[in-house]
Amino acid sequence: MSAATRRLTTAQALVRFLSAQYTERDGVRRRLIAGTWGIFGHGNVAGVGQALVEYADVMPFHQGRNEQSMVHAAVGYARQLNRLSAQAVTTSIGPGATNLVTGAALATINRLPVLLLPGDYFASHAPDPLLQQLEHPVEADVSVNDTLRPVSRYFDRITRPEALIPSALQAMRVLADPAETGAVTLALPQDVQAEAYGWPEEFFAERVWYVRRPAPDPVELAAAVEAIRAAQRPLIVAGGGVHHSEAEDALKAFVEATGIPVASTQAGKGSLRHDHPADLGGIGHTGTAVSDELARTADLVIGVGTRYTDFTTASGTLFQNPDVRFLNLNITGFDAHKLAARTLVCDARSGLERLLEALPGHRVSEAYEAGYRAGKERWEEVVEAAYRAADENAVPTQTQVLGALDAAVGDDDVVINAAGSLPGDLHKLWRSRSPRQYHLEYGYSCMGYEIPAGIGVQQAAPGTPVWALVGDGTYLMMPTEIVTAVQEGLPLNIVLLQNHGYASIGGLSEETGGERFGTAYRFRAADGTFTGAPLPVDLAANAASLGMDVLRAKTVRELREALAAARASDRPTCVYVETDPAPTAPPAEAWWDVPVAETASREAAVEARERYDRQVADRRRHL
Ligand SMILES: Cc1ncc(C[n+]2csc(CCOP(=O)(O)OP(=O)(O)O)c2C)c(N)n1
Ligand SMILES: [Mg+2]
Repeated sequence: MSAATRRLTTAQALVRFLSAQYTERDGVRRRLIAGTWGIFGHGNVAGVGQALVEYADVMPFHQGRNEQSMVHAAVGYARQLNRLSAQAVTTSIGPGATNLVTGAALATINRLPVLLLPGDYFASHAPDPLLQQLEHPVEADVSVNDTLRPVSRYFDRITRPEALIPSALQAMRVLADPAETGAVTLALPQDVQAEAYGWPEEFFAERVWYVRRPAPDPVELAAAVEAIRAAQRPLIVAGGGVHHSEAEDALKAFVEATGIPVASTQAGKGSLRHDHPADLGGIGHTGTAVSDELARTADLVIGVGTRYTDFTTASGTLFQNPDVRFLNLNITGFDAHKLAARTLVCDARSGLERLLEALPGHRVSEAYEAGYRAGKERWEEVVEAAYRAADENAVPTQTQVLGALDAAVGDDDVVINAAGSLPGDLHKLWRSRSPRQYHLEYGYSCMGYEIPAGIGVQQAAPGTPVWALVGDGTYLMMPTEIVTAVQEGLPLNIVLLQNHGYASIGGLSEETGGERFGTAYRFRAADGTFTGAPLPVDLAANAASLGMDVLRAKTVRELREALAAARASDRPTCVYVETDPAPTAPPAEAWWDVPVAETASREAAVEARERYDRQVADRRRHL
């Protein structure tokens, strides 16, 4: 007798299957795919679209406005839930599908799970060329969806219904795997989506994907313990892996026992509360003076869940102690082996717990501890000075906006940002009060992430006040999901900082001989450059036109009032503030490598190259 089967279309089978997948870690079970974002076109409306209405009771649907921003929303959601729950995104074929690429790259680089379901050409090839189909003259099986391959951690094109079974299982494995997770793509040919098949019943049974916490290998652990015991000036670099693993308490216990201080990357900030005596704040190009000073003199750098980007290592110039060695605790061998480190390939929490057990009574010297505590106090004064506004009736600078926000938020509010001059200011200055408060997407630093990610965070943590911080350039890149926040009744707060263009890249351009070329949003002047008057563009009116409540703050006092009102409101609210460009942010404590023209006729570039040559000479290769 044949086993029981159920006759469904491929799309129906997929939606049914996804609704029965769960993750489990530390005894807590969650939906692996908690909902599906979608924008419909001919490539998915009749297949996946029909399946979503058929099973609307088991698969929540979210309507998006742009495919890229739907992925950002899903990424914000997954990050808020420490990667234990994710969302799917369905798109049409062609432009709907290729709009996913930026979001997919962001997800994969930040190691955050999202399931992408783009439509694809007919598997039968019967009606070729289909509307929006790329006809590759040589490789007939290529479609625009192949652009998703390099940015996906798993990719398949489901060219027959039954091929979905092994692929769907692999897709879930990758999404739930702490070492492999990222964007996962199942491209769905339009005809196959609608085709029926007799699916084995077991395919639809509840399935739990256990999210493992691999313990350290005993030999690696022994070597790590020896390295820590031998170190005089050890420094922990906390990365995003601390949060993903929910290792904050284990980290706190470890540093309280050993006295080893913690500097954090953008993804790792908030691993310790800002007022913990061992928390030194950000590290690297946008780091604090105390972190970077310790990094320059450390003899052992203990990376916990970090990828060591160029911002963290100051492009290879930060770790200057001639005897410095690295010990990397990471869930992937790939990251653990960076900088020729001793490796501890394991889950962050279990690794820190084992290290603590293996180091009874070990503690850094009192002089070392006193030194970094004093450095932390000095940096606190820098933060105060950057936050404080002498005149309540003056236009605020950007760091004074952050000071006002610091005063307005509660411990569990989430502050989101990704690009512009804010990431640097936030990394140096923000006082993180809870593990999930500081939400900086700096793996891809993608302008436009903030608003859709804010929606995802609010879906993951209903009732949590969320602040999407955006510059004017970022706002113009992707304001579209405001409409979604309005539609869903999410009380998302946007703080929109108007400074008439790209302050960040303008500054970088000036430092690197580019003379701020093409970075201001101003009228074209008589000499052809964009140095005329500011443009008569009203972004506050734009936000209001999309359905937000808008509060315009002209002074520090008005800003404080507006932030309080936005936080109290149950409607999506935009606080719009024109900022004073006065430089109140502390300067960079460490370098960042942006190569400068080796030959140039203009003086600015010639001088910039001289500076560059001096700085690049500091680069070390840790081999
Ligand atoms: C999608 C995308 N395009 C380009 C960049 C490069 N980039 C980084 S910051 C920036 C300007 C951001 O302007 P704005 O949001 O106004 O912030 P400000 O620099 O003024 O603080 C640009 C173009 C990017 N990070 N993301
Ligand atoms: Mg700007």
